[in-house]
Amino acid sequence: MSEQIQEIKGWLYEAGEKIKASFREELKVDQKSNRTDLVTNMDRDIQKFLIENIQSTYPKARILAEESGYNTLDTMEGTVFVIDPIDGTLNFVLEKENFCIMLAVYEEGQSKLGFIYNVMQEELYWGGREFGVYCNEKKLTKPENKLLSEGLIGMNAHMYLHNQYEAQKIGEVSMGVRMSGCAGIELIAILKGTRIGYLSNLSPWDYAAGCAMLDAFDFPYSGLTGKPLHFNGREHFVAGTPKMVEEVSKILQFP
Ligand code: 2AM
Ligand code: CA
Ligand code: CA
Ligand code: CA
Repeated sequence: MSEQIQEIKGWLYEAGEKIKASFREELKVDQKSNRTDLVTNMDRDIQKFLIENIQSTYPKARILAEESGYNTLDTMEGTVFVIDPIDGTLNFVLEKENFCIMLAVYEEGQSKLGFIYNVMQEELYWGGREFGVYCNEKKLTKPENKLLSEGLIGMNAHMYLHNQYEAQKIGEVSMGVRMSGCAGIELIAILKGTRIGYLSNLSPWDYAAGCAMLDAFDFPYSGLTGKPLHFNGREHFVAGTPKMVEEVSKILQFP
């Protein structure tokens, strides 16, 4: 298994180098569903690079990935690699920072490994329930189980602005609301203990790697009706400390 970790880390470092090198060339940007939903040549290239490596090393594994051709799977049976080639594409295009590469390995629907690589900060968060969670070589300690009123909460800007799922009330109870525009960065912040939770509207490639690492700390995550995540299309999402998620479930009256 540690061989698999080294192998995946190698792919991610190489992918990160490709992204850094791309800053010397012109980026090709296309719109997907609307003017803020973008895809670049680098999203496509990194996805292709990771899929080629996975397919040559794990020919039986199945792949769920954001960009064209791989974005649905009927079941999570067997070994599934979940890929978000660039998480925070808008940040990538406009800021050239605050984006991540994310990859997760699931076995029979159970998380095994998660990787979130903050390329510009050169921080690779990785781990899983059998391993704990690391930032590069340093093992993270499990964050304190803080209340909503004791920490900062990450939120999707649209949910907060339109007050979906009591987002403004939940924000009021917290110490403050933060919006990074990158699900990976929000989930890393929960793992580091710098934020108590995250509310958003996400697809499986946005949450799979983060959830695999949250499992190492037994930190909860779910849809916003309390149901388990379905790994099939976009859904509202909460993750955080056990106390924070319990408070959110009470505010939203889900079991
Ligand atoms: P992406 O950059 O990989 O698309 C921004 O709020 C965060 O939500 C990013 O992590 C972004 O991932 C994710 N997201 C999920 N669905 C999105 C959508 N339709 N439009 C913009 N961001 C989306
Ligand atoms: Ca996208
Ligand atoms: Ca994403
Ligand atoms: Ca993406």
